[in-house]
Amino acid sequence: MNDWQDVSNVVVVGLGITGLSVVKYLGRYHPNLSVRVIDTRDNPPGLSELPAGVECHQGGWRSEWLAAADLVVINPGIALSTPEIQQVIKTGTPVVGDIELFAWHINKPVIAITGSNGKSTVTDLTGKMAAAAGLQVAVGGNIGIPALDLIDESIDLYVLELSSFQLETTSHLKLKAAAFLNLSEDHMDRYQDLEGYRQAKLRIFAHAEAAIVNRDDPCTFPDTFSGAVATFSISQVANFSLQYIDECEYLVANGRPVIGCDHLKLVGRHNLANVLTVLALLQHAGISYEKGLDVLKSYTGLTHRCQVVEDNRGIQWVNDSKATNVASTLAALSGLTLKGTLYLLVGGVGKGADFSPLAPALDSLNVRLCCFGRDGQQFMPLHPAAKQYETMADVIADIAPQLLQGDIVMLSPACASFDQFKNFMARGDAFVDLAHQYA
Ligand code: UMA
Ligand code: ADP
Repeated sequence: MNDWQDVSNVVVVGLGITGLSVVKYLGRYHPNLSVRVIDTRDNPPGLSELPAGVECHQGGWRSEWLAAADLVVINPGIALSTPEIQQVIKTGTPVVGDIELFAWHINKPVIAITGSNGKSTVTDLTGKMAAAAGLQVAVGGNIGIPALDLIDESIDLYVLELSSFQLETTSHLKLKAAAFLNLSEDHMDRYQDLEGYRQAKLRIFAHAEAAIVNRDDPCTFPDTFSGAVATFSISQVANFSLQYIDECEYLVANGRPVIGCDHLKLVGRHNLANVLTVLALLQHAGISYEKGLDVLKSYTGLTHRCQVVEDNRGIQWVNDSKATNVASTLAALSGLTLKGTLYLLVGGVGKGADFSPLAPALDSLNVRLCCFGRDGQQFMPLHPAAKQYETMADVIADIAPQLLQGDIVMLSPACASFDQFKNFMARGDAFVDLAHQYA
């Protein structure tokens, strides 16, 4: 559905930055509609910025508003399986997300990225390299700025990070190129199983001209697809891959060396996979990556992802607060060069995950596991040198006097942050403050 003619009453469920962007978009482009907001939270984020005249019901549901709606737009944080939303779907009223409204509106090229890990890095770098090619680029989606807030006549290319939550409620998004980076257990409190999570992510390919998939992770391949498929891999032959030429490792695109890996500032093998994806996306969207190679060379990544934030007396403090699932913590561990002891801070909101895959990686390291937060105790059986704390500050106060040259203190918590922090950025900032204080 992309015909607004049949719509007069819209209910936006869930405020936050997404709900606010939807309300503002509707006010700007569809000013004749009646728009009301429901948020089950008391005093939801964004309430004070709601335009005058838009009614908001907070602290619970409002069934008569939902019954009167002819379009419901839901925040990605609300599952379609929520009984009140199921009730709406049963009556035949369309339930969509903000990305679907974006899809109905946009007629400019769009690139989109999904996957369990690396989305933000790939999205950000794709945007920066496309801008270096001379395009006016808007970057957003799950990475921070809601897609509808990006809409502007001057934009040549939109680059969107899309979560499985956003894809669940998106059906008509046309993409020049779409990437599915990898699949690992995450959000198991929202999906019945890994396959349910995968199917949500595969929706990214529904109207894509090119699918960029991970040769090292077969789960990323679409079950059926009629467009072009390009593979990337850091360990096997693929369209975008790594190759040794004269004993130097190169990023290679369709057999052609692009740049030597030693020219990159990004650390970790997983980031090579991310860069290969960026090259594939740009090429399949018809954008020259050659002009972006200087940007690529100087790119050091986003904050809160495996960043050394203090290096004093030979002790490194690494902020990897964005590691909110097991696979991202494993990626951080595999990229480490450790000379002393690793003090690994884990815990927070576990999202129903199985943390046992971390055990073999921890066994191979000289590690002290520092478990904190709501689900911290779930990490305790993973290693004999595990200790439980209430907060991150408690951990640091305890370990700081014991730190020696060669040690690494790393926050890579494999959990979401919402039990003790506003978001992963606030958690990372708190870690950085502690690092500055104790380093
Ligand atoms: N909520 C309620 N009742 C409501 C509405 C929301 O209880 O009526 C709760 C839900 O549990 C929900 C939480 O509030 O999970 C967060 O909602 P929010 O208002 O903070 O959401 P927004 O501010 O609109 O942020 C959303 C994305 N949040 C989620 O998907 C949970 C942001 O992704 C995204 O950047 C933003 O839209 C712009 O697109 C964050 C995220 O954690 C970073 N994403 C997950 C991830 O990356 O793993 C998917
Ligand atoms: P996302 O947006 O999908 O969460 P980010 O780029 O923000 O991805 O990175 C999140 C976490 O995952 C960081 O801890 C980062 O070090 C790790 N990571 C980044 N890329 C990958 C990858 N390709 N595979 C595994 N882990 C990754």
